[in-house]
Amino acid sequence: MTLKEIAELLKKLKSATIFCHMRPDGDTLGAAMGLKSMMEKSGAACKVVCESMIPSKFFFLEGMESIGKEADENSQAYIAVDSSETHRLGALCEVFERAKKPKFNIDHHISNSRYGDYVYVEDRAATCEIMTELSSYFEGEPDAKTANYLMLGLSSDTGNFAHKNVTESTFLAAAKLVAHGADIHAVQYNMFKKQSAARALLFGRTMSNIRYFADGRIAFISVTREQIRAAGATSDVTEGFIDFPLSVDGVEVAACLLETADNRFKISLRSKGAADVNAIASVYGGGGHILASGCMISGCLEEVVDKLRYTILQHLSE
Ligand SMILES: [Mn+2]
Repeated sequence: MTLKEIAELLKKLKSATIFCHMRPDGDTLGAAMGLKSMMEKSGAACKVVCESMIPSKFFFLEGMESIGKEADENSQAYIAVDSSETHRLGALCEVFERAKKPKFNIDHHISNSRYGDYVYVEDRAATCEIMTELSSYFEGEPDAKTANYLMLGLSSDTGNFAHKNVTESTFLAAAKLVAHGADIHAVQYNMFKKQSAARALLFGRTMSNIRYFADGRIAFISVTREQIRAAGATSDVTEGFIDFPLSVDGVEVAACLLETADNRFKISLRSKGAADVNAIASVYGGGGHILASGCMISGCLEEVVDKLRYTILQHLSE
């Protein structure tokens, strides 16, 4: 189906429930809320749902707190966005699958299983990039609120327009959203820069203790529960810490060792390409991608450091 055909069907709907994937990111939330505002302008009553709690960092955009946990069974159609498989809907998967009503599946993951009755999957940087194009088939221009929702997804799935998935069409979509009032500064500040004082303190302390091995080709950071407590932080603030040691010139593999329980560490691994960190993580029963993976390792901190350093050295190409 073409995107125009999808748009024509969506415009005929009088009501819909739009599903986000579990553990939502900016793309699924932005695509769902953006589509909701487009469809409401054309007269449909829409509800956005997600099985998970919506992280408060998204609340800078109005309406995010209205996202519900239960689908409206009276909706004429169900629409899943940014979800490559129905099980990505988490607890809402069953409701979506069992419903006897038209189901839409709009997504940018090429791995999408093509579930549903009306499917639009295209390899784009973000589902919000597809949604921006979809908006041109709706009457009138997107308003600033819609433009901000779509910018949220475009910005967050591309690392603020810095990842390799960015193409000319990503910038064309962004240009269109800016022209319609998207506040790119507010979106990037809230998504990428804003942090609590506790996180800033923990970040500083952690990065002042980066450990290097193999002539600076391997970098480790570690965060213990005691360090988290002393900074007045929680373990979730360490998200993104791993990017810093990897950014150091000469570092090929970076690892973050996060203590989750006594003698137990959650390991995040990143590579610039000289090592397959998926292979490294799988030694410990974990996995992920070639350049980004994770696993759990037991032992005291120094034991874990030794084990992991040895495994990385075995996988690091000359
Ligand atoms: Mn996405």
